[in-house]
Amino acid sequence: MLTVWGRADSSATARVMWALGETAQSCKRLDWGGAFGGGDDPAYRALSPPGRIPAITRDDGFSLWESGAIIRWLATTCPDVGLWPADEAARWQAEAWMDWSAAPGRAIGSVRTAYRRQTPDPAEMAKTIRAAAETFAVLDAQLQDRAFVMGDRLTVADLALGVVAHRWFRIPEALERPALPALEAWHQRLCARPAYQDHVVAKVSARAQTLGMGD
Ligand SMILES: N[C@@H](CCC(=O)N[C@@H](CS)C(=O)NCC(=O)O)C(=O)O
Repeated sequence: MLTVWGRADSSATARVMWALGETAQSCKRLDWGGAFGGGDDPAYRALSPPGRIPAITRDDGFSLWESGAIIRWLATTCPDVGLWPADEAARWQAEAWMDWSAAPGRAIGSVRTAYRRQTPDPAEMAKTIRAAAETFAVLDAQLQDRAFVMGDRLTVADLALGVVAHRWFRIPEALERPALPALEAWHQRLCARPAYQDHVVAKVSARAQTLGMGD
C-alpha cells in the first residue's frame, strides 16, 4: 500500500494524486504540511530532505519525494497506462516539458504574490499576468494541433503541467488576460477526466477560494 504525505489542496500533492488516479493505484493520503504541520519532523525530513510535500512511502520501506520524480516513477511502474511515449524522441521531449513546467509554476507564483498583497498594485498584477501569459503561450502553441502535450494521449508531460494550468484559469475573472484557446481546450479535456476533477479541480480550487489562487 502506498501512503502519500501531503495536504490535498497543495498543487504538488494534487499532481501526484491525479497521477495515482490515472494509473488506478490505491493509496492512503495523510494530511501533511501547511496548517497540518509536520514538515520539520525529523522522521519526515528523512523522507523529504527539504521538508516539503508531497512524499510517498510504501509498506516495504520504499520512499520518494519531489512530485516530478514520483510521477516519473509511477509512469515506469505502470507501463501499460502509456504515460511514457513509446518513441524515444517523444519520450525525451515529454521529459523536457516536465522540466519546463517549473517556468509556468514560477510565473503563476508571481501572479499569486501580487494578488495576495494587502494592497494589491494593479500595475504589478498586470505585469505578472502578462509575463505568465507569455509563458503559457508557449504551451498554447504546442497544443495548437494536438489533444495532449505529446499528441493524442495523456502523458507525464500533461501530468506535470495540468495543475499549474488550472491555476492560470483560476486567476479571478476581473483580472484581464489574453485568451489562449488551445490551452483552454486542453484544460477542458483535462477537466473531463474524473481523476483530474477529483484531485485537481475540487482540491486546488477549494484552496483558491479561501486563499486566492491556491498553492
Ligand atoms: N518541487 C516540489 C515542490 C514542493 C513544495 O514546495 N510543496 C509545497 C506545497 S505545493 C510545500 O511543501 N509547502 C509547504 C507546506 O505545505 O508545508 C515538488 O514538486 O514536490
